[in-house]
This record gives sequence, structure tokens and C-alpha cells, in this order.
Amino acid sequence: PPVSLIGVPTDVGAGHRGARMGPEALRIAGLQEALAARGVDVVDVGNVDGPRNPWVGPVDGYRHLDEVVAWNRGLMQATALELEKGRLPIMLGGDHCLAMGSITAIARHCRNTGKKLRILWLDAHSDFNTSNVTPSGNIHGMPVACLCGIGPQALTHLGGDAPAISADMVRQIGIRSVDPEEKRLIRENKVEVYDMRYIDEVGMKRTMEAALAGVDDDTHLHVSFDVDFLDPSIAPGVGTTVMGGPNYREAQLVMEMIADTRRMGSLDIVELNPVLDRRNRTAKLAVDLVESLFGKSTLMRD
Ligand code: DIR
Ligand code: MN
Ligand code: MN
Ligand code: MN
Repeated sequence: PPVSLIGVPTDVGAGHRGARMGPEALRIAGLQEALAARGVDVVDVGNVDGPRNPWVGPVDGYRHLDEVVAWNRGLMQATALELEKGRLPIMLGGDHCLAMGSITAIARHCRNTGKKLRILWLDAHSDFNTSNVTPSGNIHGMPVACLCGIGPQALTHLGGDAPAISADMVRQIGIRSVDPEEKRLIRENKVEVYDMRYIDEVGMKRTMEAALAGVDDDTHLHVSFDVDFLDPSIAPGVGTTVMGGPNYREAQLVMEMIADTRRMGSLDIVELNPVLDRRNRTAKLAVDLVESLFGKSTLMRD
């Protein structure tokens, strides 16, 4: 399908400032040109607007809650608009709190069109914290919980009714940093997690086969790609790096196997922080991986 790039220059959900520059870094790394070169019809619709980052501490367990809500309302509308046009939205983040706005719109679109929703959450973190267990108050650590209906009313009910999704739609891959109480919530809610130990023991190919099991012609596949999923040695441009992530070849395989399903209907690229990067290499790597998501193979295959 045709693609729409939506810039979401927010870092109000993060613990570091700079992810607000992520959309420009991805543009400068040539995302639109790379997709166009693959024959994809791609337009850049520009940036969603939202409040500035007040850079203050948590209130009742949440940092910048009002600002996070405002950004996500705007993004939810922008995402819905592109989906209604039959286009595949790519969210250029921006911190991972933006997945609440994008996925709330995507889940509603799926309900309206009778599609099943499968969400691949590629991340070092589970992002399933709540206000009473978060160590930081940073809302980018909470979007999966909020989407599943656990969180502040303003975020759980972004789309009107809650929950926006059910936990059984989610597959988390690459996980290696989960806070102690967050672990309990993940178990309670039965989120399917393929952590790094699983990937080490079973291999990335079988991990992806498991995560994609059941995806069929009636499935809308949403990929929420937190670039801290990648090993920090290849992706230094993120605020919360965690050692021991997938290497370049494993990441390529993930993207190629997603491309093979031909079911990807939307994509978030989040947490890219150019302030922490070296010569924009993490953005360039993200573009390289997105090319694979759109069918560019590293091998001589068709
Ligand atoms: C941590 C970090 N679990 C928190 N989360 C991050 O603050 O909730 N998510 N970095 O991407
Ligand atoms: Mn559609
Ligand atoms: Mn994340
Ligand atoms: Mn993360």
C-alpha cells in the first residue's frame, strides 16, 4: 500500500530530551527517498503538533501527563486520517509514549474493517509500568499497559472506550530490561514475551515464526519498533540503551520475516535520539532496516 510518513517530535514521555529531533534525523537519513527507490508511493505529511517539554518531575507517578495526552490526541487523529485513505502510516518518533495514539487509532480501524490486529513490540523494555510501580514516572515506560486499559483514564480512554487492545494481540521481542513489579504485571496480563534468553536459546528464526503464528490475510500487522531493541554497539542513538540486544543480522532477519508476511499495515519508529548518536548512524541503520521491512533482502532472493 501507499505510505504516509507522520513526524511526531515528542520527548515528553522520555527520561532524556532529544527524541523530539528523531523525525528530522530519519528524514535526513533518507527514509522517504529509500522507500521511493523501492517503488513505494510515499508522502511525508509533516509533523503532528504538540506542547513543549516542560521538563519537570512526576506528579502522582506520571511525568508530563497532560502533555503526553495532548500529543497522543493529535497523533491518533493523524493516524486515523491516513488509515482511512487506505495508506500505511509510519510514525517517525519521538518517544514511545506515541504508540498509544497510533495504536488506539489502528485498533479502532481494525474493529471498523473487521481485521484482526497483531502488534509486534520490538524493544529492550516491556513498557508495561503503571504509576504505582514505575521507577521513573516516564510515560514511555507505560504505553502497553495503558493500551491494555491499565493506567490513567485520559490515556486508557484516548479513543473513547477502553481497553483499546487486549494483551493477546501483543508479541514482545528482544526484551531484556523489565522492572520487578512490571514483571508481575506482564505475567498477570499474560503478555507473550520473547526475551533475549528465548532468542539466544531458540534462535531468531523460530522466535519470529512463533511471534507471527496465526497472522493471515485478515490480519493487520502493526510493528512498534523501539530502536533500543537493537544492540547498543550498532544503535547508540537512544536514551535507554541496554546491553545484549539483537545484532545487525538478527535485526535484518526480523524485518525480512515481517516483510514476507506482506501484512504490515503500520509502523512506529521510536526513541531515536540524535543528540546521543554518532553522525546519525542509528537513524541510517533504522532506514536500512525499514528498507528490509518493505522487502529489500540482504540476500539474492525474490
Ligand atoms: C523503565 C525504562 N522501564 C521505565 N523504560 C524504557 O522508566 O519505566 N522504555 N526506557 O523504553
Ligand atoms: Mn486498512
Ligand atoms: Mn519502548
Ligand atoms: Mn525501550
